[in-house]
Amino acid sequence: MVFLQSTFRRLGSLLLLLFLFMVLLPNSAFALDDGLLENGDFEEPPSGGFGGAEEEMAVASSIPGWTTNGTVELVRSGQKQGGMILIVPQGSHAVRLGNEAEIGQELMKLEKGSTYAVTFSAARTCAQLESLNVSFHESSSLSSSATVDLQTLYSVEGWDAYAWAFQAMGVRGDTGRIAFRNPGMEEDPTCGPIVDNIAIKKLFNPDSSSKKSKNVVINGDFEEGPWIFPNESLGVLLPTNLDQDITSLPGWIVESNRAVRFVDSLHFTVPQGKRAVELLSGKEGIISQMVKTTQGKQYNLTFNLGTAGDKCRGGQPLAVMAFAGDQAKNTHYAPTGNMTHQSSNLTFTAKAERTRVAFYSVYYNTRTDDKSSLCGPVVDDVRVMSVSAGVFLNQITRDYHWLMMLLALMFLTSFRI
Ligand SMILES: [Ca+2]
Ligand SMILES: [Ca+2]
Repeated sequence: MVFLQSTFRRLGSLLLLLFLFMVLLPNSAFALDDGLLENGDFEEPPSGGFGGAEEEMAVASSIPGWTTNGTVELVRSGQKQGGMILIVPQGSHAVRLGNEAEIGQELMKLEKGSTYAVTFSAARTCAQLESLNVSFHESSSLSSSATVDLQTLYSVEGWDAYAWAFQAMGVRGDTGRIAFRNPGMEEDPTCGPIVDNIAIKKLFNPDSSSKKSKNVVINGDFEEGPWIFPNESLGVLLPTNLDQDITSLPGWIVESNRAVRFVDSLHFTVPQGKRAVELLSGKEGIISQMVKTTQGKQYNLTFNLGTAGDKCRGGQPLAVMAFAGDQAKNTHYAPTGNMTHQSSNLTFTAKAERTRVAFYSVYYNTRTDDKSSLCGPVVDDVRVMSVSAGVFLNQITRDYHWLMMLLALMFLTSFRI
């Protein structure tokens, strides 16, 4: 009996220790870290080394961290092909995907139900239509994917960073596979997109914080979004996600064919906090959100409109078209003094339980220095607040005031009688 009691006591102590160990261990030990994927920049040399030949081609299966399918090459910065120098977005190396070629990586420690944003840099090698398919797989049948069009070059550097998001459903426990594939079949097999700098970030839904402030816009300050490398100065393009439930910019939909740019305060001028959205391509770049409203109630949409500080001024002015329900307003950027942003507002009466709030750039702007990089006005700090509540309270106070006067009058009159 005594022996049993002591055994149970020891077991109890052991369980307690185990529990404390689990609680005290940093969360990161159980979760996938944000940032660069394993050899996500392709700078880790393959087992045989990178080689030094002018036309180098690494053995596809030897790229550390990645599995490959089809013709996958490691390309070097400055490498020539025909008369063209291949573009490597970051560092000295990147991969090129040949016809229907694919690279993939197993992701571990994914959190069931969580949304992950994937940031990657891509460049095209030939003038033909080139695109890149990015997908997430948890089983052979279940996957989500998107094809990013690389035809439009947004920056003069010859490459752009893009973001895409997926949700981990936990079908295969905490693991899944991410893949990048060239869906094209070109006559010239040396064509095909170049991919580099692949990072991941677990997104949180900033829904709860908005309840306290009575602002019904989710992530209206754009502080939550995909990973931006601190040393990458081009921002991150957010391609259309109209037909997807999952977004790399929580709360928001890019509902146009063209992308908008997610910018950070390290490389751009941002009206509020550390992140904002730069609208590109005029009416072809639209961001929107369906916000919760009460039918018949009056609301005020306010937002900041500014310059990204990327030499976008000059030539065409900067202007934003804002929509809230059936109301629309065109605001031209005309800051006072040294301000780099200004506020604008739009009042509307909700016609339904959900109201669409949307923004696009009125003009098609390009940078004044290179005359080809797409740029535009920056939008930040979007809020939709009910004004009816305030009006209603004022009304009550006013009514109450009259009621008090009336009661006082009746009281005095009753004395006279
Ligand atoms: Ca690289
Ligand atoms: Ca912001």
